[in-house]
Amino acid sequence: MRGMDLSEVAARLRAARHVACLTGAGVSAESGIPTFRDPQTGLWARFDPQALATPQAFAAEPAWVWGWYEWRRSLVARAAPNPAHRALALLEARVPRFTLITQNVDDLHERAGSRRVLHLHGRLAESHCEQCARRLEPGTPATLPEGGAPLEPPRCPGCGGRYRPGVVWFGEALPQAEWQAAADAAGACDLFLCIGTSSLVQPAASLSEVASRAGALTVQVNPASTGLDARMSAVLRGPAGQILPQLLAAAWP
Ligand code: BV8
Ligand code: ZN
Repeated sequence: MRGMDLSEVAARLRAARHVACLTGAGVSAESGIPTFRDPQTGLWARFDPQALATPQAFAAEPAWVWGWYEWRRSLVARAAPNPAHRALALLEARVPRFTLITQNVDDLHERAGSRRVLHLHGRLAESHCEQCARRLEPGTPATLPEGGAPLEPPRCPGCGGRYRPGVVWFGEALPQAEWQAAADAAGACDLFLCIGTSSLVQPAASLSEVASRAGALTVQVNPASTGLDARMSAVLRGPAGQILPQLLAAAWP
């Protein structure tokens, strides 16, 4: 059923027994974190993802890649959760079962109070040794110019290997446990929220299709249109930081 409005979605949200939610960079946009594909401001508009977010890039230019992630860590450290993150943390407590799945590598969902977050693409704050997987204790990110600057990745004290960012690069497999839990939730939920994602990256983007095929109501929250709009039960057009608080207020007045 197309074109449900916010109040109809709110009624379905209130009655839902299991809500699953996939978030993308758009949820962190109002915290000042650049998205990936927004024209001009997106990270991929200014930096080439193939030159920065692949294992090959890190092997070829470790200092550039490490410096770029260190710059992004400093952005996240200076950012604060926005009303979208806070609304999702509230929603977790309002519905009988809630599964939050994110493509984001920042920790803003956690800092807003979300207790269980499935990170499909890893976490910016967690680096590990390429050789022995030893974890690097997160320190204070260096202050770097826009886009970062070459910074040698630290060396593992255990084996001398290089530390790498704890994110999933293009061509790398998603963490198995998180992916399985996300796919299970998409297939079991009765309402699937798809918030702030261009739905261009696989396999994350396939989750709303899994939910739809399993009979869930699928709802897109995005100021811009995406390729999945036509397949959604409802599209709420606008920034998540405005739409989500309105949706919760309408569902639980
Ligand atoms: C895999 C790294 C297989 C971390 C990211 C050819 C060659 C190789 C691979 C492929 C290929 N073709 C396809 C693939 C698969 C590839 C892929 O999907 N490529 C796409 C781009 C074509 N996928 C992979 O490689 C994945 N791995 O397939 O492995 C495999 C299997 C087994 C064994 C070995 C291998 C890995 C995918 C993860 C890649 N990592 N990032 C980092 O640096 O951050 S991708 C990057 O895109 C981020 O992780 C991000 O999470 C993800 C999705 O982006 P979005 O979150 O949607 O952000 P975007 O900017 O695109 O959109 C923002 C949206 O928000 C917009 O719609 C905008 O309108 C909206 N918005 C803006 N403001 C607001 C808002 N919404 C709400 N409110 C607002 N205020
Ligand atoms: Zn090591």
